[in-house]
Amino acid sequence: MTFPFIHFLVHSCLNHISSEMKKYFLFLITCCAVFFTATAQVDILQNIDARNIQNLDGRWHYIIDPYETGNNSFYKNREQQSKSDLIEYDFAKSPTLNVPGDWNSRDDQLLFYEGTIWYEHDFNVAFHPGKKYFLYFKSVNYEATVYVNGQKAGEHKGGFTPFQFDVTSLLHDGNNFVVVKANNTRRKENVPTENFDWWNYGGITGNVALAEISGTFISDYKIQLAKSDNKHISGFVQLKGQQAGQKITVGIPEANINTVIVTNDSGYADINIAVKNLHYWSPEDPRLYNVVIKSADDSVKEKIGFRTIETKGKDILLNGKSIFLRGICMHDEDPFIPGRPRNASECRMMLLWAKELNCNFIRLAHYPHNESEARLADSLGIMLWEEVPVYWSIDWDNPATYDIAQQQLSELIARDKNRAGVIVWSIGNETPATDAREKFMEKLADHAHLLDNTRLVSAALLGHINNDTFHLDDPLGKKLDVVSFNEYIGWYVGLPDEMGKYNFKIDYDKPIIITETGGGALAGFHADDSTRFSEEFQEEIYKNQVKLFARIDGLRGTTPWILVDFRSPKRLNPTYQDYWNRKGLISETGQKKKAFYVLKAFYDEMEKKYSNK
Ligand code: GCB
Repeated sequence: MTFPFIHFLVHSCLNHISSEMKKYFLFLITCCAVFFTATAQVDILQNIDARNIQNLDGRWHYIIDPYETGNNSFYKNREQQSKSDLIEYDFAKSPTLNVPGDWNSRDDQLLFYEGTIWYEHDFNVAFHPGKKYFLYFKSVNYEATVYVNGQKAGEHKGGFTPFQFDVTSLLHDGNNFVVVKANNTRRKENVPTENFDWWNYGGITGNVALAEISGTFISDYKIQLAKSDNKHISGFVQLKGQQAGQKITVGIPEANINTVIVTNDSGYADINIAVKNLHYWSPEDPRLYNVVIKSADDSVKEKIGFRTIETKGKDILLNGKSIFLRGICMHDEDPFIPGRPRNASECRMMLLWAKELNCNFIRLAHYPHNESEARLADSLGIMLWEEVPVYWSIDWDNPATYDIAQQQLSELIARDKNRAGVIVWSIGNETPATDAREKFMEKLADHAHLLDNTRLVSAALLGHINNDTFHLDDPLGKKLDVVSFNEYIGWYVGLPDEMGKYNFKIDYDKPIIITETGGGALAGFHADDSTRFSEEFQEEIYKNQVKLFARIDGLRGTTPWILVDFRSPKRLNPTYQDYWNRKGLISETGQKKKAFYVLKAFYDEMEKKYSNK
């Protein structure tokens, strides 16, 4: 339905009804509009790797184009037709980059590059008329414009989430080519904005696949326990194509479930299945069930875990039981290869480090990470906090900035809504409390709740220190299920030996997570505990910090900053940093620093304490 048509419809109706009815009618229309914009934005195939796909990863040609010279020509990928034909580019003779992969860590001259790079890749298709073809990108940072065989397939903004284009009409049997213009220029109106403390990795950072699907296909589904209800599986299946009145079966053989549902005119069918004797997912026992969704022409398999997560007063309850989130923050960066992790094995290494620390929880900061992380976390029994890059001060008054923030949140939730491990959607980090920010963030919090009421919504907030008291009174706290904050006592505030004097005042009767704390250390640099950047200084911060934790009533989790040292253009001290943020508990060479063991000891203690609850 087009918007001009809706406009016409609304006006025709309003002319024919009483003023009382008009109020109800307008209210109804507003609700529909909110629902429509909230649900209709994301159109990506659920569980792309389980579909009939042709993987397009591999060596792609690239051209660095800092002045955007190629805007009107490169997408054509032309070959010279005659001797006089002037063509000032040639993909076939240009170097190649591995896709997926950021460009910064693959080519020395691109380490600091921000701008446009054109990619080109040839691929062969056995085209089957009647089938549909979607070109699916797991992530391109930040803007992507995609062309297939010289015609525009579409564009996407937001550097971390998946998107797809229907390219059925652009493809043909045999050889085809795709050209992607990727641009990672930082801009004020973007999310994240111009200023952030991590590397601005550019390029096609996620896998690329061509999916071949039937004319009527399973586009999306959510299959999870209902909110706070361990006796019902609820969710939906969304068909696309010939939609109405189709039978769909949802089967979970190991739980003796085989349910038939029927789609409505829009291809949508609710799921509501009563369950008994279900084995619930938990970090101690991360049970995943094989789930099969079948329509007449399509089927998708998926491993899904079932658990409830809720809050009660100051408690966080997993499957009804009080838990403490023994966490750590992580960036999506592999220090060894280096760059953005490209596959599940790279992600696994980092998740196993977190396990060694005795974590049951990871904060995936500050943007959506590689999808494999959430899938691995499900199988390893790790709970996750997932976040969108609403970071520091962004362009709060700009409606386009709100839209792109909301879009990234919607795409993240669309992608990971079937992961049992994901228990928190975070709508941002350290956003300073102003009226404009409040309006923006409250709307975003409502949007997160609207899209998924089965998980907790939070954000890493800022507090302020008055007379040795850390006070958290950020008004956004009222919109959040869990109140979380970052605090760097001992590093940005005071010194390690003064930490004992601080107390906490938190204005909310809700569970608390400390989402960042810590300090920097260069692995292997040893000195006394008052020398900055020594392992001993960092260790002292952690020793004192765990004592401060005990002073926070309602503390139900901690995710200190950060598991591994990470690249940052803002960390310029040549002796200790050299473009690395050194707050990791593990260095970029894999060396564990002394503070690692302090946190581990605290987590061992917390594990014991909560296992007796
Ligand atoms: C913070 C930010 C994080 C930074 C960290 C630091 O508060 O949330 O992104 O990297 O501090 O190291 O200063």
